[in-house]
Amino acid sequence: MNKKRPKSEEMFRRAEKHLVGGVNSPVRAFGAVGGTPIIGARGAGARVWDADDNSYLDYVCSWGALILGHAHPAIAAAVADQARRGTSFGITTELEIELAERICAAIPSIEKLRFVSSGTEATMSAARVARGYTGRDLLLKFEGCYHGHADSFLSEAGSGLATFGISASAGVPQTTAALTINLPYNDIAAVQKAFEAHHGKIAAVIVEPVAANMGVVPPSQDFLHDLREITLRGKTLLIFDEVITGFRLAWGGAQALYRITPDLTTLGKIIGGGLPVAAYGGRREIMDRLAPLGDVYQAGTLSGNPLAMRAGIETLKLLAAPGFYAQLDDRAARLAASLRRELTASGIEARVQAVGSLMTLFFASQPVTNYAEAKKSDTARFAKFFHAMLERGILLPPSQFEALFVSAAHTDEESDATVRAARESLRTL
Ligand code: KE4
Repeated sequence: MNKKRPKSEEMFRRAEKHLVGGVNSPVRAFGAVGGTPIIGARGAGARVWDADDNSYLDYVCSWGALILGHAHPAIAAAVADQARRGTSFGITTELEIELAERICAAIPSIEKLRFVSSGTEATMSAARVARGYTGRDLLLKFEGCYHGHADSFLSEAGSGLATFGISASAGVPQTTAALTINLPYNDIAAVQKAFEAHHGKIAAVIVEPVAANMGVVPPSQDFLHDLREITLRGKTLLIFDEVITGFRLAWGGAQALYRITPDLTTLGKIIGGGLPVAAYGGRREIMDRLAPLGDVYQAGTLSGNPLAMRAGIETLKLLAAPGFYAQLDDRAARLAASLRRELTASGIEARVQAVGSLMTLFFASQPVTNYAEAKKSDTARFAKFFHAMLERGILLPPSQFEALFVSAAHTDEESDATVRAARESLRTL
């Protein structure tokens, strides 16, 4: 209880001198929950230690990359071994061939792919090849879905109607934002209307098949199926952004779980085992539009980086073990059920929304089915809960609009400890 963090506080002051906001990604600044961010020092399994050697059960897990937990011995050994063989060549290595073969074998809709170094690069490039392939300019995304920070995706519609995005970030020209249509997630009628209004002009629809960047919001019953139907009819490419769900919700990702075949898929996080790897891929006829074969350009100095490829290969080898996902999902379901019991017992208006090993504890009284509803959550209460859990050694993602990630390293005992901390924390609200 009441973990003191003098070193984190001192290091964060140092960080603020040369790193904007003291961070290299905004969410790490704890802006949404307040207080001084913790500075990480090391991790092992389901645990992470801060600069003051306080340990926490980690449900950030590098925002989903660490499905096997921190410092998995097989991954650490593979990266160390590869480092001694060379960290980057600038020419193709067998490692990127092997990881591509493994991914394409797991996800049949991906006949060819291109590795890049971040999810942002993957979605930005997928949008470009979709525009090149279709000859169209418009993109359609859903409010509250996050696809990285490329200009095309940093826009949000006005509320409700299918409108042209108003840039949510300074620095994005209105002319760029205007090429992205934003609609409420799960609102297939709005999609139908947008396709009628922009007939023949929409290059691609990009969607998180399970939304996890407004908190976890599952697709409604026929949303993905109907999205597939509408995009097929409209000759628009359907891009499944599986940067989070890929190799998390199933060996074949959300597209296997929901049995929908997208035209393009983006991957990231898990396929790098904690190192910078992402990828985009799909049907040969689309991907072959990319240079050096085609006229859509995309490149990257560290794309297919050998260290990252080794980490990805070792990760996928371990995920392919029989029963891996069944066990992970059972453990996550057990945790979600226990948290729901504690919420009921506490009488506090909150709910756990979960799909597989992804979950969010929303401080909301009603089911959250889209971003407008997510934004009604009691974020002040979430902030209090976050800190009460942190003091009890549980690190949750520092935002109501993010997902908790359960890894294979989270044992039932650690889930029980999490539930005990939640019971005590709810009492403080
Ligand atoms: P990166 O460029 O951050 O590697 O990936 C962008 C991205 C693309 N698509 C989806 C579905 C994503 O969730 C992300 C990134 N996820 C966030 C966490 N929700 C990254 C964490 C951060 O911004 O620090």
